[in-house]
Amino acid sequence: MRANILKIASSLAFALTATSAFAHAQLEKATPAVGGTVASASEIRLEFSEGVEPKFTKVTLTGPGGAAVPLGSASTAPGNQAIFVVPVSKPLSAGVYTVRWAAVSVDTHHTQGTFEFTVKP
Ligand SMILES: [Cu+2]
Repeated sequence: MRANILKIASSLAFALTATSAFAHAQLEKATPAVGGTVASASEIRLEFSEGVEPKFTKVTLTGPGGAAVPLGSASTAPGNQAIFVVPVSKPLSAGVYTVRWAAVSVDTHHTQGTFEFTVKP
């Protein structure tokens, strides 16, 4: 009897864990694309699997040599809180850029990641 209760409890815990992992804001698409090459970029656009809190979601961009690139004020797209847009304040010179993002989804879970894109000469 006791063993059965434990078994039910552990499978319930597993189900809850699986559900919350599924609900995290994962990066589904980025513009510039992850690993992609572009002629220029006036904004970084991140599309997540669920809505994010713009106040607590951060993006940094570093350029060739590791210099920080100034970014404008970020926001979610009108009518779609899963799309996070950060304007790039100045034209990007050629080279490899690194985007670091840290998102807080509407369910308060934290996710983060890093990817690179290249601006061609
Ligand atoms: Cu979540």
